[in-house]
Amino acid sequence: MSDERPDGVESYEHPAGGWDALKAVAKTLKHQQIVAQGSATLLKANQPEGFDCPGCAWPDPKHTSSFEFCENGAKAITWESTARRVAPEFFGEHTVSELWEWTDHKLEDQGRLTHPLKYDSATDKYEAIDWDDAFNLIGAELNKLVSPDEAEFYTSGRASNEAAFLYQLFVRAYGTNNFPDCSNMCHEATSVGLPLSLGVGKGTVTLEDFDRADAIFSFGHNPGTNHPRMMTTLHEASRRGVPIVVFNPLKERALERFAAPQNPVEMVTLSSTRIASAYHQVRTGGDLAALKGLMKLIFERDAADLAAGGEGVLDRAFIAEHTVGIDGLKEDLAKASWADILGVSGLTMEALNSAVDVYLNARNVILCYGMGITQHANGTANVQQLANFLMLRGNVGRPGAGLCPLRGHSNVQGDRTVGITEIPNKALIDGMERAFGFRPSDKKGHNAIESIEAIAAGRSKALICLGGNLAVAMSDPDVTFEAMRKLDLAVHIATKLNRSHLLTAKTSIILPCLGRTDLDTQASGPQAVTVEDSMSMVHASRGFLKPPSEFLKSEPAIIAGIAKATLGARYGIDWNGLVANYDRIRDKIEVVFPDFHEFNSRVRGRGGFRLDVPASYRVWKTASGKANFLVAPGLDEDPRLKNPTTLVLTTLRSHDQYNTTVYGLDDRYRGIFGRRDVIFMNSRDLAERGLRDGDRIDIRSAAGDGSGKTVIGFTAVEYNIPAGSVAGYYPEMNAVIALDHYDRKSGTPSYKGVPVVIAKSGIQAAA
Ligand SMILES: Nc1nc2c(c(=O)[nH]1)N[C@H]1C(S)=C(S)[C@@H](COP(=O)(O)OP(=O)(O)OC[C@H]3O[C@@H](n4cnc5c(=O)[nH]c(N)nc54)[C@H](O)[C@@H]3O)O[C@H]1N2
Ligand SMILES: Nc1nc2c(c(=O)[nH]1)N[C@H]1C(S)=C(S)[C@@H](COP(=O)(O)OP(=O)(O)OC[C@H]3O[C@@H](n4cnc5c(=O)[nH]c(N)nc54)[C@H](O)[C@@H]3O)O[C@H]1N2
Ligand SMILES: [Mo]
Repeated sequence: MSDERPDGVESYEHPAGGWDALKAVAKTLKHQQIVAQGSATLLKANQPEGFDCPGCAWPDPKHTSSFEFCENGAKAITWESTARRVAPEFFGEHTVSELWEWTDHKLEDQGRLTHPLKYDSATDKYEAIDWDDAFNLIGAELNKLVSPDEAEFYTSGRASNEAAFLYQLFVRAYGTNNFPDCSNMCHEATSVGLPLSLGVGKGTVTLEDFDRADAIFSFGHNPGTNHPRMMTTLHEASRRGVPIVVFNPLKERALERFAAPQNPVEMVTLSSTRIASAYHQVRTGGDLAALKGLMKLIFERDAADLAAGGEGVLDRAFIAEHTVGIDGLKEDLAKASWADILGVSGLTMEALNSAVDVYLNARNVILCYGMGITQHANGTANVQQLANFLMLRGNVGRPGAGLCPLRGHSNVQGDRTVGITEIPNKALIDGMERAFGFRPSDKKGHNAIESIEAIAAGRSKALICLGGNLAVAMSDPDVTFEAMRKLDLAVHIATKLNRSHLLTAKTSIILPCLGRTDLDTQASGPQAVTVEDSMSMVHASRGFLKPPSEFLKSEPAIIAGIAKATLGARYGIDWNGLVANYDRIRDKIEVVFPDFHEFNSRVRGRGGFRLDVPASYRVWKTASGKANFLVAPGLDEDPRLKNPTTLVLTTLRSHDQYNTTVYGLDDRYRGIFGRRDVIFMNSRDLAERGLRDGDRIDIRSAAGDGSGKTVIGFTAVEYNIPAGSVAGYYPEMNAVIALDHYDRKSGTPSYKGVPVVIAKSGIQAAA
């Protein structure tokens, strides 16, 4: 690498966290013009009487009441509680066509939406509309459809349990199960894969388990950016001497070294703590091979130990009493050759052996994973192999051990729990009948990809979005954007303006809502909502800021407004009563889902309560009644990736974004400043293509229907990433991801395993 780096590219030598994190927060507060109010707001995040931080789903420590500093939580909160506003005058000044040319960052950066808006195609502008007119228009449009299955109801994972429950009630009373939601693009591989392995689609550990773990394995997640409060836990574990073994193609700084902003010694002495004890740069999409290698070694060690007169290294008692299928796994592993395992994973035998040493030396192992595992064409298989790996040593269902999927949005797990699912089971249907006296349809509805396919094909004509930015989050903007423009009705319940709102339908409506930090007052007084974190803890969240505009409604109130206008008195549901006091919504949640028994009283207790996770005490709600070792044939995510000219692209979040919300153009820990138009590449891959650090390149998709999709004029950045793997930012790179490139088991788009061809810009890349 030459000393002269491309513009905005430097090497970042500091540990993650530390003073740079504090500086970044100060800058954000200033930009959002809330210096005075901002710090008070931050202090109320994740406190017993405060609001749940919308930043991530990592749980709150029960035993501390001190403010946990979190740079990206602070960004999420200040982004929402900004003093900036987009009032109707703003829309009077800008046509939709003009706004379309703005960046995603600039659109959201205008501030909070203040009024309900309706698009006027004659002027190409959004104009203010009365709430009741908006509701009546939506109701009339929905009632015009030939079948309720012609409408799609998207949910993004910030919605509270109360909002999500009311939404699914409305949609089921209306008559469809078309529930595309953000978890379809996120942890669906977990929700589909783990129930077959362990009988539950959620993580099995609690925060306390981390205090008792003897080793932590981390696959494909970047907590320094996406779950910063997890760094407190990893920092503590490392200082206790717990080995942390990381599998990630990129050397993420926070997984290498972290200076805890709450640790005065580290802050004053500019010292830091190492996080990973070993860092294995697996190739993108190489996790299945790596996991099979690890398990194959464990079986080899077991055989050797038995031959030497030992007891073996497997937990035989656990396997005999609690599992089925180990022989099938063993056979499958025997078929995998070492040459293939090492070739596909990109790891050495030594690396795999050292990871197995750590695993076998530890009594209790926790395994954490994120999108690097799930967002692949074989995401479900990946997740199931992680479960296999733990089960070999009984590392599930006892203290200090288990699986820890890092969830995305702060309530994405809760939304699923309270009924946002396109595949309702009998318990849900029975529960709804018990609570509301009608029996909803059990017909399978659409997930996120299916909803876009249905809209593109003209089979679905209406889309209602409870938050999010579906069009930008979804793969394949060529197909997705065009599909959205064909809709008869598009409704967005949102806090801020985004690109999805600009894909106007015949009737387009934006309904501005309160956010997590805002005070929510209904007929009975101020309300709290509830959320479920990624460790199944349910707790209350109370906003306290004066709402950004007097015209805003809460999400439950908006859903009730749409429901009344659409359904009238159907099934005698008391929409007004439910919204007047959210306790009544919770009473109904409890009737539908008995696991929420005494919901209102339990959630008022300090810290809330934990939902039942039977696998965490070794009760297996699977068809076999046991935990299942499941086999995933082969090693390769996708045979197309074998083509020697293709590179495997993974798409990442920068440190300065929240999904499609781009706070700023820096990605500090990766040394990128002021730009996002970069592709991280290995020096060998550059050389093989006659490219150098800083060259302008075009990226062309090489997958199925996606062939030919291109992103042009990006800059190649020489980076420490395995040869054959390249990385770029989400959502920019969604343009090269074909809609039909997804995990066939879970429907999760393969955002992290995209075959691409890269060549110097302007030169047509050869396939
Ligand atoms: N500040 C902030 N917080 C967030 C979000 C945000 O955008 N910003 N998003 C929220 C949401 S919805 C989610 S789902 C989570 C996402 O949290 P993460 O799962 O951490 O999300 P990604 O940025 O997609 O990072 C994936 C990590 O996987 C690695 N990786 C990529 N491909 C592979 C692979 O093939 N194998 C392996 N082993 N690793 C791979 C990448 O290098 C990266 O470190 O965070 C949530 N929290
Ligand atoms: N290439 C690629 N694509 C990806 C991913 C990837 O890693 N790579 N990750 C995928 C993942 S994991 C996810 S979860 C999806 C994210 O998909 P979404 O959940 O659809 O997207 P977000 O960017 O989180 O949504 C941001 C918008 O939510 C609205 N909003 C914010 N707060 C609130 C609120 O309190 N209420 C309401 N009603 N609206 C609110 C704002 O208007 C904001 O513009 O993207 C997926 N897409
Ligand atoms: Mo997510």
